[in-house]
Amino acid sequence: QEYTALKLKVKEWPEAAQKLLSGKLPSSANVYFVPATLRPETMYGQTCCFVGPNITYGIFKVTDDEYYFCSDRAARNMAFQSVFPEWGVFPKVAELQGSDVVGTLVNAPLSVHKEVRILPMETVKATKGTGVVTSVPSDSPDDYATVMDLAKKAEYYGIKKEWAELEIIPIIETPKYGNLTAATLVKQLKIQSPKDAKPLAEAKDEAYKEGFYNGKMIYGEFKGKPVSEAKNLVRKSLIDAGDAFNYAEPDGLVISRSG
Ligand code: ZZB
Repeated sequence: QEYTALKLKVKEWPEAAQKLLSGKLPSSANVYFVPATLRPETMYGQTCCFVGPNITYGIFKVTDDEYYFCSDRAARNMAFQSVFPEWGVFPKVAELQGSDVVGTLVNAPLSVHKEVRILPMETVKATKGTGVVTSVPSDSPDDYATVMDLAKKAEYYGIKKEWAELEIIPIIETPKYGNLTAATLVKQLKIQSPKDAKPLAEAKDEAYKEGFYNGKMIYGEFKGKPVSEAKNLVRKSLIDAGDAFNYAEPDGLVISRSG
């Protein structure tokens, strides 16, 4: 699986994280949350970024002033993809739970909302991608269902309601689902909660297909272009700007006998 890993720069830590990180990072350090996405063309629509509240994460040193927040597993994979300077080495400077970083303010590259919050998502899988998921409720049914739930039960989740209520901007138009594909599908399939796994999986499948084959960009630098074309253009532009890098998920055992 070939992902785009996006770099969301930390602007401000919540108190819990500040305490845990005290003395562990040089004052010049820039820390980035690194979500893995299959849909770089949707990055204009980021409204927050998710971590699993019960997942254990690390902060890993890439250079003297650049550090990444992701799962141990993802850092190890990155260490064999030339993300870190030394092959196979991924120095961990701190360990945190997702719940420790809820409320962190980060910079979201390309997003219409320049600054977004780190919020909890209970359905994040620790064993997929980087364990960090950037949220695009216009085009991802899981994200749409989650932000609705977070806003409804803000107190229960220990967040400020307004963190989950950033405006959802249309960025892709499809003939079948209009310009807010995720909201349309969530309503059509009568999805009530982020835990409705089965209809959500169906909605995601359908959103991927309709978006890729019939979607057209209606926002951003590549407005007017088909999604299938814009995808790689946006990815390249993010990578060229230093805001993203390629991240491949090794799936299962790979035995190479070539060369
Ligand atoms: C932004 C985005 C915008 C995404 C969209 C999807 C969509 P897949 O298809 O199952 O391989 N994701 C990444 N890592 C995780 C994780 N650890 N746990 C849960 N979800 C995760 O999943 C790839 C997508 O699932 C990724 O792409 C990410 O969300 C999320 F408009 O990034 B995506 C129709 C989907 N639309």
